Amino acid sequence: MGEEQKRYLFIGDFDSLLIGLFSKRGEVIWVSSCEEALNQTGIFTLIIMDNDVYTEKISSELSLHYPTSPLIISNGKDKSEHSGSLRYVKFEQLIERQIILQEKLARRELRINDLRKVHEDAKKMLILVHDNPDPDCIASALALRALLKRNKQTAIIGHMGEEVSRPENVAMIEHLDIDLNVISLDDLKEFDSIAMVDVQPPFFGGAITEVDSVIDHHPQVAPYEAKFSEIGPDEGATSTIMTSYLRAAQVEISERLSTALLYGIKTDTVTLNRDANPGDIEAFTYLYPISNLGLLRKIEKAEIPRKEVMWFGKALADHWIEDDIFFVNLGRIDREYLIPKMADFGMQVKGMEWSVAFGIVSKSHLVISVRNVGHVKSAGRVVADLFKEIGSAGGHRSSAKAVIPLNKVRKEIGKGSQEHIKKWVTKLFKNAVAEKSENGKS
Ligand SMILES: [Mn+2]
Repeated sequence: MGEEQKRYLFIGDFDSLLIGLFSKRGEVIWVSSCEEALNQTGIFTLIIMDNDVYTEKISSELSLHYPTSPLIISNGKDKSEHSGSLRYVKFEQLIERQIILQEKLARRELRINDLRKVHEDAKKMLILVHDNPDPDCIASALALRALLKRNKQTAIIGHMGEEVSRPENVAMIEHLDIDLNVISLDDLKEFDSIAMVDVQPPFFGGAITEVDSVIDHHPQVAPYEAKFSEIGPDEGATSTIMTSYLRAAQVEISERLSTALLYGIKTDTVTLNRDANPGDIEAFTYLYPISNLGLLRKIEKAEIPRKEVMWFGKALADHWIEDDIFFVNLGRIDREYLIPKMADFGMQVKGMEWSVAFGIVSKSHLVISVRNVGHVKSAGRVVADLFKEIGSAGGHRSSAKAVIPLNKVRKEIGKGSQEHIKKWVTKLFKNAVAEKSENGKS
């Protein structure tokens, strides 16, 4: 038995383009009236009726005559007039969605030409990410390298922070064989051009004022010079922007790259749960079938080193709850990844609207990680308003971070003991969150 021949019956006035599309799928019979429709024989895959021809009587006559052929209504005025059991399909809308997508990709392709031009003369370029490399920025850096058709020798991926310690990120780097280099400010002059992904120059606190290109999904907080910049604050991950770039440029996405990008979107949006938009979902859906899900499971299951388990206990020992805000002080800590982890944990505590975790990293910086339930004031804005004058601060609706040099903290509060910092942070957030209920702004 071969595949069943598709047969379509169209009744009424239709665009010949639509009829043409259906005739590519099978036989099309196109009639103008109900009488003609009832004169046909056999079974139809689908009967499509113009809304202007439709009456309840015609529809019941058709279903008597063709009891096994499904009927849908299209064209004409909107569906509101007929009974709920009938399906109304706007074919032109389906096509329009495709047109919009293709337009977007074509426009992106023009942008990609600009981006390539910026870096084309560089013998050796740097793809710089933020000081705490996470899956999103690592995947985006790999994607940029593929987009520019470069390799390990001609496009170095680097950051200026500590060696990566978060177990999942270490596992990602190992399993996907990613060459991530720790570099210093001095090294920058060795490169012919610099690209930033998932970060923007102000993050580096004035240390870098000029850069060749920037691609990021964090909102822009301060002006800077760049020959090319693509800022998509609506996207949940830079990996989403990069996926769309690769698709627009028709660059083949390898399994390794796809797995990295999928993981980038997953972690930055907490599996499409936080700050995700339709673009993230679309990119996710596109990458899912070409990714190595077995490998991804291995990465996500990364084990916490035994000697670090005690940190979890220590961290939680110093927590308090005020006004539905979960606070946790991790004290002096050399594993920065535990700070956002504890902030995430705080949101799992019943009734919490906000979670604030902080600790002193490298004996020199206060790092604060903030989460909220999403339908309250924007975490990114709260953090920026509170700390942008004394440190780097920003983020998204429900997830944000601030890094403040300890000397600035001391200047602000007169002292630098943990008890003082705890009091200060608690008061700042209690006030910032309470302000919301007074003026209702978000
Ligand atoms: Mn990101």
